[in-house]
Amino acid sequence: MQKKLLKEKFIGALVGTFVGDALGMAVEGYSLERIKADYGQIDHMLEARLGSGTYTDDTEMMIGVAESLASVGGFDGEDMANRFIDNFNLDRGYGGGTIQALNNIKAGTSWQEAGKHIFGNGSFGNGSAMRVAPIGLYYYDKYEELKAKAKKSSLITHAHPLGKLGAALQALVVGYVINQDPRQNLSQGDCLKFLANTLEIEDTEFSHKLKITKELLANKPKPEEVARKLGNDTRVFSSVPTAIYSFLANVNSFSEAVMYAITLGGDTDTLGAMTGAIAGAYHGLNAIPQKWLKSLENKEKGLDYVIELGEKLFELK
Ligand code: RVK
Ligand code: MG
Ligand code: MG
Repeated sequence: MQKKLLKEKFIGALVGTFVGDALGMAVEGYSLERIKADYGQIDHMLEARLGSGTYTDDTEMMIGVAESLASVGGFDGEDMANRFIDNFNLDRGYGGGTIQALNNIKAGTSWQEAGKHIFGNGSFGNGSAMRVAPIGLYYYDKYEELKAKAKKSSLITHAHPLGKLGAALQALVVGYVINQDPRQNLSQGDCLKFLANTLEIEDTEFSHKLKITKELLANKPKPEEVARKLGNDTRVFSSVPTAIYSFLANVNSFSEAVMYAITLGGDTDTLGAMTGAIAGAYHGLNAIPQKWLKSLENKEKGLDYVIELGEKLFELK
């Protein structure tokens, strides 16, 4: 692949996370029916908690993952955990399990232990998958390492086996589409087969959901059916497959994919962020509408900073 295109794709994955998160933020927690009734399709940045075009914990933590990879030159759990703590701003809206894990680290628990006992045997919230795109980029040319590092990055806050598997699945799909040329037709079937064959998901919620994804893609169902069968909540197995579906069902357009994911309702910022990461990694920065980019926050650690992080990760490769 041409270097120029690959660079666009690296930046696209990070900015895609940001755009999807920002677009979904204002309607986080709304039902599909309410979004449909109040907005129809969400095609512009609505006024949100922290202002229009602002981001939530999804992007704040993705920035931490990217900063750590870029400064260390690869995965380092302690460094990454410290970035999460340094960047942490409660107003961005964090999940309870993640707050607890980061507090444990601040109190002296190691990053390997901090998330082990949250919700009993670790969290399977989508918090470690929503932030993981930079790992998909950094290890896009080594899938075994990609999976291992994604799981380790999850361990910091999401130690449950399903939490780790969900982060690995999201990183893997990002890595896979980085390797695909957007000018050639992506095969939905090949993508799903690759994911099922490359990740140890047999007999888990994920293998079940990827089977449903394949069936839904063949049937072109209403969004209601997609949300009901794949899920739209904060559990990782009820959101990563939904993001993969949103991307594959709208594979020719970054904006269609992200808008589709958000109109499913529920955890809209995160469905937007994860779908934006995948679609951005596939299409590249140029496919993201200018009107969306222009309305993103751009003060400290805003749009320009996220673009720079994408450039840095690309140059390191
Ligand atoms: C505020 C039972 C479990 C579980 C387990 C469920 C931000 C819980 C982002 C929990 C994302 C939820 C979101 C989220 C990310 C997890 N047994 N239930 N073992 N593990 N859950 O708290 O960072 O929005 O219902 O770890 O993953 O935008 O409340 O947080 O939408 O998953 O938060 O898991 O959340 P947490 P997180
Ligand atoms: Mg969020
Ligand atoms: Mg969310």
